[in-house]
Amino acid sequence: MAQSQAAARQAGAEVQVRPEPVPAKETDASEIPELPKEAELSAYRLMLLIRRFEEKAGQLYGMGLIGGFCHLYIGQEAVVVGMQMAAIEGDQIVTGYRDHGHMLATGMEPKRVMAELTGRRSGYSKGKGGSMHMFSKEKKFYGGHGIVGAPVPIGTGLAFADKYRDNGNVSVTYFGDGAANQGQVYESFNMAKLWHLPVVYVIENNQYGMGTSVKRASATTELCRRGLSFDIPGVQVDGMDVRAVKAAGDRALRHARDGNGPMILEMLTYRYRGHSMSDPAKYRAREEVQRMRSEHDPIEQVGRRLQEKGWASEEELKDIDKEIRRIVNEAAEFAQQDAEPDPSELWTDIYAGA
Ligand SMILES: Cc1ncc(C[n+]2csc(CCOP(=O)(O)OP(=O)(O)O)c2C)c(N)n1
Ligand SMILES: [Mg+2]
Repeated sequence: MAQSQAAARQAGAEVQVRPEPVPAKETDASEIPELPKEAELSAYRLMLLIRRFEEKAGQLYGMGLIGGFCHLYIGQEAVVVGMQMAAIEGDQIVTGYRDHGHMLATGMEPKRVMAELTGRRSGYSKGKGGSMHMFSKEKKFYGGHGIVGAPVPIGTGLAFADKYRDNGNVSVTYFGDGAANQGQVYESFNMAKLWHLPVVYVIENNQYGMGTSVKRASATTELCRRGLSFDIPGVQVDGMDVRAVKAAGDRALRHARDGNGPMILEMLTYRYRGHSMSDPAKYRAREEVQRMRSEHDPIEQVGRRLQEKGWASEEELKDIDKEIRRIVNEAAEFAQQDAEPDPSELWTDIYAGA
């Protein structure tokens, strides 16, 4: 990670990058606006739901109940929760394969997401999609994509549809630091700027791709600057602080909604687990993971603030956790009891060429 990024994370700062090629400038951490009590509490609940859901998914995977790939979002919860707090009804979401958190944040049902993971008929894709391939038109969640970089042209297309329909909505398009080096990303950036499409590109920079770090794989590591050639403004955000994410999300969504075209938010975040369930994670030190968990955990940050402000006692936070564990256990129970798809389903929802 570049020096200035490391410093920005430490300061909890947001770094504003304008289209002109100037070095990123750090702002004061005290500029991050506080959230009111209800917003802090709901952020806490939703991040905890994602965390407990993912822990359970990891367990079920270990028990052999989930087949195929499974990429956990643990550590990155503040990104999607903060963005979702900034979004309004009708804004669409599209992301890659690390997608369970995004689904839960849009309000998709935990038990139907879990049932899809276990390949059961009540899953969002009738048990035929699995972890990386779920959709909900109702919740404006457009996947779930296994191909690195694929969400970018899709999200840009969603924004084109919004512009065409003049409906005031924005497409929130997520992709990773690894994906940021893909060609399709820049073709999309060009079209988005050319046509002033209402899209916010959220780069979840968790510092690693599948088996290597951003530093080793990217010629430039300040990913918020990747739109410079297209005059797309970019901002670097402390993606471990849900308040900073929400504030940056508010500004970027307004920018896009007001007809100013695309914007890039680079979220500095971190995944605690391996890339997928089968990753020995030899590319990083255990101490690094430990340090991020103990010093920057997005959920603990909110929990601490809630207690310091007298908005929730330790007891009350434990009760929230109990309630969430109950929801997740019920989802896991459902996902094990539900029937598998009927064999006749083999021939439905598939593309049949001529
Ligand atoms: C086009 C394509 N190339 C390679 C892969 C294999 N692959 C899956 S995830 C991944 C790394 C992507 O890293 P990043 O974008 O940082 O996302 P993260 O896993 O960190 O969330 C790779 C290379 C793929 N799925 N698709
Ligand atoms: Mg990554």
